[in-house]
Amino acid sequence: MELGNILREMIDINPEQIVEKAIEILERESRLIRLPSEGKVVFVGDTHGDWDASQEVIRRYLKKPYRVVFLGDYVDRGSYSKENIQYLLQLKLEHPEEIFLLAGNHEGFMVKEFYPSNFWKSLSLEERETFGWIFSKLPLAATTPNGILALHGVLPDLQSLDDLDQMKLGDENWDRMVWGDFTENEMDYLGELWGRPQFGGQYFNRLMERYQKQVLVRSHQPHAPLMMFQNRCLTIFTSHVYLPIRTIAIADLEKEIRNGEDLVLERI
Ligand SMILES: [Mn+2]
Repeated sequence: MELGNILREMIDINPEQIVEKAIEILERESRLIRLPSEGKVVFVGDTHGDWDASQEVIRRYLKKPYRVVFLGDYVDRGSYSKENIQYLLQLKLEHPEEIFLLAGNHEGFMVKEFYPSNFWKSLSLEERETFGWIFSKLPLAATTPNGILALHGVLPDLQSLDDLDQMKLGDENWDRMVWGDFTENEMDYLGELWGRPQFGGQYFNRLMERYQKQVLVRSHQPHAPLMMFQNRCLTIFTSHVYLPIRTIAIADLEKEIRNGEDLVLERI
């Protein structure tokens, strides 16, 4: 397996073992990452083949008191998709408790195909299956004891976030979490636009209330307003492929979080 071969140059074990090791570490995680109540967390938006963005984040924040949560979409669009995801998977193997890789829609190609998808089209059948298998194990959300929820697209409509572990990849809630868009209006569900389900403020407020969360940190929409819904919905993007600026958000887990303004935004 080529993924294994490239990773092997960085880690001294054989290719199958690397893929197995990645699967083993990811399978230990819940679909919902529960972050602790101490330290700080850095949220990183879509990197989309901007390998340099991932390296810059790691250079700055792979150290105490930080943990780093990537919000998905590591591949496609940019020129360094494979390098970017291999780099991040390698770091996950080396620092399983410090780095978390959530799934985006671009990691779900084997669940729901889309176009354009330059990364996926560049792979051999075997590589596609290997990446598809690894990506099927990625968590879908992260939460903090002080009221932050982080995911790629839009909130799922579940009784409780604990139900995430029973969620089936490809079902309606999965589709919302990785493909969903928010638009700034008072509506609930607004139908689909180019195959992407659209949601407004009513939907946001209803589910944030149910899950008892204060702030949603998400990515997925490079041109969405930075803050929506009384500043409680923060959308960040961290790839030069779409925007000249790359934004990350840092939360202090020991402080009260009421809205997006309680997080620190940084440009990298
Ligand atoms: Mn996306």
